[in-house]
Amino acid sequence: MSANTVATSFFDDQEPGTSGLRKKVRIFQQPHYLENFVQSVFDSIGDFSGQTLVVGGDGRYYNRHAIQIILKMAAANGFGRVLVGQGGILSTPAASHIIRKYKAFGGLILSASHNPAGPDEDFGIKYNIGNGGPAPEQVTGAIFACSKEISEYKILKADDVPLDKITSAQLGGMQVEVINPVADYAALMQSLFDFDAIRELLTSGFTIAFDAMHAVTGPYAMHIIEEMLGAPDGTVKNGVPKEDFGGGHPDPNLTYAHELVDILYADNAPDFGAASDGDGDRNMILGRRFFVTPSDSLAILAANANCAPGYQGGLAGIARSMPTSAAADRVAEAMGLECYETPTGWKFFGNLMDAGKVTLCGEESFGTGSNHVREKDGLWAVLFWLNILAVRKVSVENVVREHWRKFGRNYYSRHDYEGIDTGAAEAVLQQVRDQFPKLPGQTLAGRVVKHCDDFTYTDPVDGSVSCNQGVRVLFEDGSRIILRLSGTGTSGATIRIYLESYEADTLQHDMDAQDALAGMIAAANKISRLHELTGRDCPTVIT
Ligand code: VG1
Ligand code: CO
Repeated sequence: MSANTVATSFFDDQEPGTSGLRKKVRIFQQPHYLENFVQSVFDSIGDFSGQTLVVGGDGRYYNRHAIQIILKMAAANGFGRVLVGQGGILSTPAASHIIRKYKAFGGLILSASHNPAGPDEDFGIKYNIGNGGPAPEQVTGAIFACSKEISEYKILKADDVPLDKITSAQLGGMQVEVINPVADYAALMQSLFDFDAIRELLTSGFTIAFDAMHAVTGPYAMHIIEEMLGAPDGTVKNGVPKEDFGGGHPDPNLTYAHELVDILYADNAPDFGAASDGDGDRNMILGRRFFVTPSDSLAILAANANCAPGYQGGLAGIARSMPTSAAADRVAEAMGLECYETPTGWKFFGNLMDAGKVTLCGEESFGTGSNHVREKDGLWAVLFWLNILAVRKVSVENVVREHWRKFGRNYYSRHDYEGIDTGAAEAVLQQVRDQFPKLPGQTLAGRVVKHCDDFTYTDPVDGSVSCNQGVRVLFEDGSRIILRLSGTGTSGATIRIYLESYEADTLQHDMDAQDALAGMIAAANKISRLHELTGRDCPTVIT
């Protein structure tokens, strides 16, 4: 075995997006492509000689191949130890926990989250820092800069390391430990939630269904929900991770998790349903014939946090991404807590959690989490809900309706237009920007526009500034229209339009969100000239 320095030439497209570098598998399969990115990471993160790196992924196609390359490069670059999940598996929140628990220098997580998997689909890689969270913008910026100058990388010439047994192996001067991907994470969940109460709930007639969507959460959910909490076998559906995610699109929303939705909306539906995404960090919560909006879920977890032992000491504060509805703000206000508004992407929550300013965080994109790790966490959210239901002994729907009675309802929806020509997508946002001077004071959908801007965030901890984080049209009554472009896609552009309006009157809480927001939707389409500029007349996905 010897370390080999390989000459390479740079690629100009290795800029990490909202959550790491995501590209088609075919792009990653180009000679040197993955190696260049990994070396750019190693060249950007400081002195890690002798330190520990965590490696694992969501099990998608190319995961195993990429891990072997990363192991050999980590050894050649001087890491002392790598912890890798058995079979190359680590959910994103479990990887975050392992980095923290074993005081690793950082981790490489291989995932394109909910994007489809397979030879013609997507792959992704993300670097997480020592706090367990996604690298902040300064680090991803340095990685991108390195990737544009790289001329060589280091890799050990060695045989592949067997990953299917819990074992350790020596790779050059580096030790590789293949670890149980579930055990540490399961113990963490048990430390946060009342497993006895949840077990009693699940074994006394309360029925649930969990859809792992053929992705990484399967082994975690089967161990925790079925083995530890006693739910009947078969509670976890599609629980064996597949390299192509069963040909599906493991995005837990009403469109892509239709298998679960059909179960929860059928006669004799279970009391509770949940799904997670490709890498296990997202969650969808359903009651019997009832959908919980992710923004509401964050607010409801915050308002009911004292049901869960891990949060009974109180919350430090709450943070939500800017496009997420303001439902959590109302809870924060009532509880006397600070509520922070960050740009989209979990990396912006890390500083707030590290500084002890927030306990709970959430995004409208089916992401909720807390300071137990530094990623959003799908199964955590499911267990939190079950803990609340076990204590309160009411249905999901009643928990939500009671919440609305107390705090009002933030009607909310996101309309995605996928596969748009990049120029046309930019033009749509520019069209709205061009109207910033004249919109304030105008009435749209019966509401007066108060203010328009491009959202800029100044991190309250380190003072770093992030510009152009979404085009906002804010109304006097708190309603909002927000437009931004996705930073996780791999082909064309995706325009996301976020719509929100607040309704205090309990008698008006029974509307369908699309009906309640119809005026706002029409206004957004009008001011953006979206249909004209893109040639599309309806969204690809509505959540
Ligand atoms: C999307 C979501 C964002 C989330 C990100 C990563 O980003 O909107 O809220 O943090 O995905 O989640 P974008 O830039 O496409 O809007 V995951 O589960 O894909 O790692
Ligand atoms: Co994800």
